[in-house]
Amino acid sequence: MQKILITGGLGQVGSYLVDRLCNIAEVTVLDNYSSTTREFVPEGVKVVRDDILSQCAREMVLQNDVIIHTAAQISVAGSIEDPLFDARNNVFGTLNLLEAARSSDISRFVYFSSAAVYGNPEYLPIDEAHPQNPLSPYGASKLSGEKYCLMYNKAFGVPTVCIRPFNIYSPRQNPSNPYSGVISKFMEQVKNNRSPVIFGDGSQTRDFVSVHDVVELVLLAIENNRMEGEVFNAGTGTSTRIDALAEVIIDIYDADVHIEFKDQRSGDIIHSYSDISKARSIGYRPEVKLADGLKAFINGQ
Ligand code: UD2
Repeated sequence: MQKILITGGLGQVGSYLVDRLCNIAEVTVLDNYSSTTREFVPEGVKVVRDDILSQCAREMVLQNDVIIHTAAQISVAGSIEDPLFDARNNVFGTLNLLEAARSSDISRFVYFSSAAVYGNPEYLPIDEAHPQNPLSPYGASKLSGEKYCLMYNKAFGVPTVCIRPFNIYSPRQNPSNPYSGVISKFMEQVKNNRSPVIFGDGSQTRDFVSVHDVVELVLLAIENNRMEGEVFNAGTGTSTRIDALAEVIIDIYDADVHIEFKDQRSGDIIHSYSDISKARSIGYRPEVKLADGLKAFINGQ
């Protein structure tokens, strides 16, 4: 059985990867419990509580065949407040794992980057070749992690793959968390018979991708050698207006609430959606339609 290390395995994406992989691989989680979405893991999964910057993390890389690196400082606002903390985690943490990978014989190192690396879109849909001009320390640190991954592939042959997720949603995002996404917030508001609050006029768009589709792309990344040394968008290739999203959620709950409009967030990107042709070319097929994904969300899936 393949041995897979999932850093950040108690987080939003990591925990779904654990669930998907634990029956087909020997899964170990490395997590410092800084933003856990759950406290338990499926039977048979080993959890090590430590930091990606530790010596222990390097040893764990050596003990596994595949590394899926989702652990990160994930708050854009947090990165603006403390860019050094952000860089320590996202740049040096990634580098620490890569250094161990360099002297190991792992078969894959999957790195979770972010669509934040693109900054303000210059054209739509956004493909992987789109200029990368991050607008936050978080975007810069994620891009830096990517560059290290690609460099370690070219210079040292570490089999890295980089994934750039667009707006991932799942019920394992805590709505009270300031950096949790709009879907978690609207769900929580409407469920409690409160108005969903839109910042701006609601015409802004995003590419909402179910965590389950992102997980399937990671599975491809583990198996497909053509993905080595490459970067892939993880989205759906479709865009949804924020006001339409609010309406769908109100409909699903059959709630008697109206949308509330507040001032646009400063620096908010107006339109964003991915070109997923590159991922499609290696077999990625996002299957979760937003309405179905939102219903599954309500059922906690
Ligand atoms: C996403 C990522 C962020 C970073 C960024 C890079 C998530 C949760 N965040 O931020 O980490 O990668 O992309 O571009 O994936 N909105 C409302 N009401 C609310 C909350 C949000 O109207 O209560 C609007 C918000 O102004 C924005 C849109 O909904 O126009 C999406 O907001 P978000 O916070 O879910 O995600 P985003 O794209 O700003």
